[in-house]
Amino acid sequence: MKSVLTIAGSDPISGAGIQADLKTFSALGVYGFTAITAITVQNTKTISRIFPLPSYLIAEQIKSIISDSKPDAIKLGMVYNRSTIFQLQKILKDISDIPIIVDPILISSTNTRMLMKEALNDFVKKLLPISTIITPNIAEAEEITKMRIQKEKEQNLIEALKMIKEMGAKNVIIKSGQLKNDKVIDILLDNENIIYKFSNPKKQIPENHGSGCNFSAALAAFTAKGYRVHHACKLANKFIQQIFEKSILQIGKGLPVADAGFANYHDSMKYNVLVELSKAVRDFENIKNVGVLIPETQTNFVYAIPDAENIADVAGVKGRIVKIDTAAKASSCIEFGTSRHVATAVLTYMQINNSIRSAINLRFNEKIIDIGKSFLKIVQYDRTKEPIEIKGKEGSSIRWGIQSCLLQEKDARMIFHQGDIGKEPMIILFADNPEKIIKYIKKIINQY
Ligand code: PXL
Repeated sequence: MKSVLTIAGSDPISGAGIQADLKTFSALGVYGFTAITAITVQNTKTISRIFPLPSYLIAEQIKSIISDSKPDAIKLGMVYNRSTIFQLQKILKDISDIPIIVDPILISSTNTRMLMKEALNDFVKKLLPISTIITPNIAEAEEITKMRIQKEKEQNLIEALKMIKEMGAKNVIIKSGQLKNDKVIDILLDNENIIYKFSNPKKQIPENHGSGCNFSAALAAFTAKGYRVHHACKLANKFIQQIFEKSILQIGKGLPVADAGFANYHDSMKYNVLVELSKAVRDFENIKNVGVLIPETQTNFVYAIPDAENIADVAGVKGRIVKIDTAAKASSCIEFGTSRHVATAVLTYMQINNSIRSAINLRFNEKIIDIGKSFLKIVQYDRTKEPIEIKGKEGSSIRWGIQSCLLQEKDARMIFHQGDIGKEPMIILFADNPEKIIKYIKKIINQY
């Protein structure tokens, strides 16, 4: 496994700094080492204290790690003061075969200085020459170059890139420029003096806490994996786009946090859900005579990720499972967000008991109910008794029905109704996972 050493500050709200770096590393499958430069006291609104660690202690952490293991890349975040800068330069200049990604943390997203003003000169003089890639945003590039940068002017951005490169950084990427076509771009000047632009479909990057750290951590991770600089930048840009799409979290009362760990968890859970549900659907198709369980409106078989919040978090069979004589066949592939009714049923159940994540709808038939009763808790609801104010809203009857059944019997596993005008009677079978659903189905078919 490739590894990255991050030398950075601690952020107790875990949106930036060491904590964000570790989440990004683990999301991208690299091992993370840490050397802490400062303890910050902060939340999503303010930073109330910065306590820089003595530089000898920072040096000892780094030496201890590199005497034992060799990271494939090093990421440098918050350094805060001059003595830390001197120490870091002394140690890092001797390990020139490891790429160093420098994130110039000058001012926090909540507007506190993270590098003392008097240390800026030394930061530039000592750390830029040993950096493989430096990743300023516009404000940081302005402070480093002392020039005013108009983010929509490409020539202006290129001028700044060149100036920073002349200060010693081998590759420079400035984040979040905004060119004529209105898209946000990251712009790279690499060590061969080639310019690359990486666009972001967003017109505006949402204000947040952590995306800068996540970007440089992702860049370090992809560099550790051996990607060339422009390719690593492209992948890091894409990674941040995914975070913007999936996990900008309002964790506190201030700025939302750009959280890398969340994306990772959801994606891996989605993979597990697809694998387990696909297998169960195949098993279902292979059960002899299973067609007798398929209603006129056909069947869906669903499985939700843990903590599912909406239909997009629930996988089902696209186009449903259809009856063909006595058999049943999935008409298309397994997809997230494809089922509405059965997915709504399972989401409703999960609000009361989140360990029940899978469900299937079956044809209503007294015989099936009788068999079910022999080994499952069964409850029914009467759709004709549904309050007028609920009726008619998409999915609301199912929600109301499932909720009222679970109030009667919290461990109900088979819930059914006997229809209403224009509504086919239906059974829904629930279980922790699709494998268990298959066990129930086999039991029903064996006794049918
Ligand atoms: O986002 C920059 C940053 C980096 N490192 C630490 C931070 C912050 C911002 O708050 O706290 C430790």
